[in-house]
Amino acid sequence: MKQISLMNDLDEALTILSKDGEVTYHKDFYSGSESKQLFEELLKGLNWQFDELIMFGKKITTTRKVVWVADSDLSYTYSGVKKNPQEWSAPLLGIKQKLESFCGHQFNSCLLNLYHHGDEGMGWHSDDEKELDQNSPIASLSFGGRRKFSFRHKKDLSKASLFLDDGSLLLMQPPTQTYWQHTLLKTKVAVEPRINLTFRKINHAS
Ligand SMILES: O=C(O)CCC(=O)C(=O)O
Ligand SMILES: [Mn+2]
Repeated sequence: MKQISLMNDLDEALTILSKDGEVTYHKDFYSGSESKQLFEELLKGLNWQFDELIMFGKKITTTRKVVWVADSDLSYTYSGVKKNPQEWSAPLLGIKQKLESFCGHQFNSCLLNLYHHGDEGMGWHSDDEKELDQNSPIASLSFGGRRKFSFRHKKDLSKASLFLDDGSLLLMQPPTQTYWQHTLLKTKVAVEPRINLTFRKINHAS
């Protein structure tokens, strides 16, 4: 049996992985009232679309909705589908600024996911596409329903899990994506809708 740890009962920033990467969890990055307001602004102010992926050679459409936002000169392909970016909205720019001063890193893109129910999640993957700057952290912000998130080591398959709370920040530092996959688990328990934002740094095409 692989060990699963549920580590986030404490309020302090927590270190999630024991090796081959660095992930910290910051539970109250945003207060409850800030999170509520940001959730509404992001839900109403962006052009949410169903995501398209290539799976087993076929194009499938997810029930989860997505928005990809980036500086205008960037393009990004994942799961076999090239994404066209939307422009930064005012709330998103505010979030980006707060995050950048906290992390000491600049981001130039953000993937947003909207999970309507617990039966929407995201399968095992790592964010290691060639377009992504491998030296940049990936910062994951969560607004809305609390959901379980797991890491799985690519070689020894060890796992680490935690719950991502409303208003929380999960900061994944290099080389986490090289050694670990992650997933957002589906749940049968009733949960509120959730918006997740992953801020990334994409390399400019040379
Ligand atoms: O919703 C989440 O917490 C995970 C999202 C994610 O892994 C991604 O967008 O790459
Ligand atoms: Mn991811």
